[in-house]
Amino acid sequence: SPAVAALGIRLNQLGFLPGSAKWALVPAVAASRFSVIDVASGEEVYGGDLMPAATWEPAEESVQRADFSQLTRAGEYQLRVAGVADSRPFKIAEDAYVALNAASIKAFYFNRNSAELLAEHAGIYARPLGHPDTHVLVHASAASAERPEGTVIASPKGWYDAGDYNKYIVNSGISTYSLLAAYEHFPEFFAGQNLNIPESGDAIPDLLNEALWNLEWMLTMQDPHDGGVYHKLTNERFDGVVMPHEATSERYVVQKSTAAALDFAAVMATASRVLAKYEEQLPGMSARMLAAAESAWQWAQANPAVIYQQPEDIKTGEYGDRQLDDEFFWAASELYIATRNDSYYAASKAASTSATVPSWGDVRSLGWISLAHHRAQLSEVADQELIVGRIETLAKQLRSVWSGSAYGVTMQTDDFIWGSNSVALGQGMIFLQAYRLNGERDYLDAAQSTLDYVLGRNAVDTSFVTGFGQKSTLHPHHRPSGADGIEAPIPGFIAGGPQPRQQDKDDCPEAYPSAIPAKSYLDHYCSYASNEIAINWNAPLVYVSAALQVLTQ
Ligand code: G3I
Ligand code: 9MR
Repeated sequence: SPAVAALGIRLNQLGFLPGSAKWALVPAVAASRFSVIDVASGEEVYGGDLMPAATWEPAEESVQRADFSQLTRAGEYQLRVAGVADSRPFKIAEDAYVALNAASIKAFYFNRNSAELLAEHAGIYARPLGHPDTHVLVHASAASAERPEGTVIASPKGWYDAGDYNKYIVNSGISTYSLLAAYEHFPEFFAGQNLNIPESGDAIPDLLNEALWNLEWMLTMQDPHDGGVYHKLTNERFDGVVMPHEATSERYVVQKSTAAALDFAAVMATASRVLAKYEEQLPGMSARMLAAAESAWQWAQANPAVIYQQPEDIKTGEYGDRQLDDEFFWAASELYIATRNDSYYAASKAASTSATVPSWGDVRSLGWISLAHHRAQLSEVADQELIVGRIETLAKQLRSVWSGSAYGVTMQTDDFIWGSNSVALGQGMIFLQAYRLNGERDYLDAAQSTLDYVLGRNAVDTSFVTGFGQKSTLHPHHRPSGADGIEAPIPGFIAGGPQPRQQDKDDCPEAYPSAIPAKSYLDHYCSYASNEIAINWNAPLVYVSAALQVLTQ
């Protein structure tokens, strides 16, 4: 078909570390060899046989892959195959993912609620303060004796969840955790990072400074009278395409939910241990977070099945989750690690909990990730073999998908859901845990493939990270990027990615180019179902880009 013929050579548009596995996709043309050309000299510096053509089902495309992993010399190159245009130029560099990682974190700064972004930090994306959130009303669905409907509370800071201006505890949970885990696993890498955010230069690493912006908001979402946590802070309906300061409708905290309480408990327990060493800079913060975590946990014990029910008058995102075993497991695991209280391990029901690719609605593996990282320090009740085994079992399954895939990726047709790029990077996080546990090189290479996939080795020849790659996402569903009058989108955000359901079809003036799962992507502002950004999609990009930069030898 013409769509397939139009696709040329595709690879990670940003390039590779010298030690990275390096693959490119080549259309199924007659040629059987490839060469790598040094851009400066025009000379061939590497050559090899293409792998036999095979079909990748999610794209319904036949490709033959080029493997040039053995080329390790820093430089700028292009891939050449007879019968196809040369690839885009790409680099091999020692710092290949340093700027990407910094931008993926700075994106959170660009999404700060209650903040004026100054030109000295935000450059051309400077903007006035939006959403002070010092006058937030308790919605009828959240009313209690101590806080009746209409009670005014202050709930400032936090990040806008996505392309919209609301704040939701559930996806804040996995997002904030993933940043904290990145720091906990690779502290030296982040210690030296300067993001040029307002807090830069203080004694706290910028990644933690950024996480604190959201943690401080999350703390305000807990009702001090009972430990329960509001599900979200929102206006009644989604705003138009306006800047934050122009979106001034009334804000509400809406209904407490069990998912919110448990995600909050897990994140606060994690933060209490990560921030403990900054007692001097943040006096009392670690203890306060641990107490907040425990009271949210207790609320969830007393209210174990409060599912979020969207009230009639509220039309914004739901993050409705009816399956809460994974939230209980995650919260109990983090509380166990933070308190060393064995009763939390028992409450986690570890033996009957599996591992899955993490997402906002399924957080169980966040617990496994933390348990595995801390395994050497756990008390005797924790089953070390079980912990390592859960991660390895899942990683092994994913690895077999990866090694059997024509594209050399782990994504399968069913993975093309709303936010599919975060599925790819969630798989990457699992591979990286397996690699950290057992050092088997395949796991690092499989993780590399997940980053390659979102940076261009995919079926739409696109780097999904704004500002990174020669052909990258230009029109994300992100209100500030849509409303600021600046052509280039705010950099460092990853788009949700292809998925075939196209729930935004009726809101889009143009059709998607394809309905094939891996090709169902529309780079248009209208496309909230394939081209929105979200903090819980950026967070695994932060983790994976840092981990590959640190671990690849
Ligand atoms: O669970 C089913 C699964 O069994 C099935 O195979 C799959 C097929 O598509 O659907 C799954 O449910 C999907 C669910 O996400 C979980 O992945 C729904 O179809 C899908 O509509 C739903 O999308 C969510 C979307 O909101 C609409 O509710 C996204 O996960 C979620 O990331 C997104 O979040 C929005 C907020 O509501 C509002 N703010 C922006 C944010 C990002 O777009
Ligand atoms: O902008 C909204 C986006 O953040 C959500 O993810 C999406 C799905 O809930 O909804 C978007 O808002 C759209 C609304 O649902 C329907 N009318 C058009 C809105 C986008 O401009």
